[in-house]
Amino acid sequence: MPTAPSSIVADDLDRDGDKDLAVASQDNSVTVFLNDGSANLERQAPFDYGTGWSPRWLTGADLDGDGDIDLATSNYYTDDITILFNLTNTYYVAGDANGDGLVDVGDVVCLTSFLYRDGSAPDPLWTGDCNCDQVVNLGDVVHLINYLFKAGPPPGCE
Ligand SMILES: [Ca+2]
Ligand SMILES: [Ca+2]
Ligand SMILES: [Ca+2]
Ligand SMILES: [Ca+2]
Repeated sequence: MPTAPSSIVADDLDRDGDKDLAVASQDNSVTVFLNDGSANLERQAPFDYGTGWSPRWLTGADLDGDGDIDLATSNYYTDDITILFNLTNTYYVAGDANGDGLVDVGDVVCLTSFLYRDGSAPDPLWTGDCNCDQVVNLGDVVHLINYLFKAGPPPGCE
């Protein structure tokens, strides 16, 4: 199990008919366990998903209206929420442009490299759309930097 689990959700996260589990932990992560149909729960690779500081509550709902269950945590110390969007059983965090599960300065580097140095695009591209205006540009880099260093609002549409 992850360290200091604080909240758990049981829902059919991969839409194969059985209940799966997602666990939020106070080490700032969400871990997804998928059910193989025989109540064997397998921790989903390749990583736990990063959240704000010390998530205390986790819930599952179809937040983007595409039919699958997305996850959201409320984070105690950062006073914000983290939304994990379900994309064919893999979760993506808005702002996680380099896809390592964390929103940090590596994503600023990834975005600036994509925009100005022919670096590879965020995959999926919308993870780079930090300010939710449907385009990926300098405004998203600014939004991300404000979030990381100036206590600005988190990336994503809220
Ligand atoms: Ca399932
Ligand atoms: Ca969804
Ligand atoms: Ca990242
Ligand atoms: Ca944008």
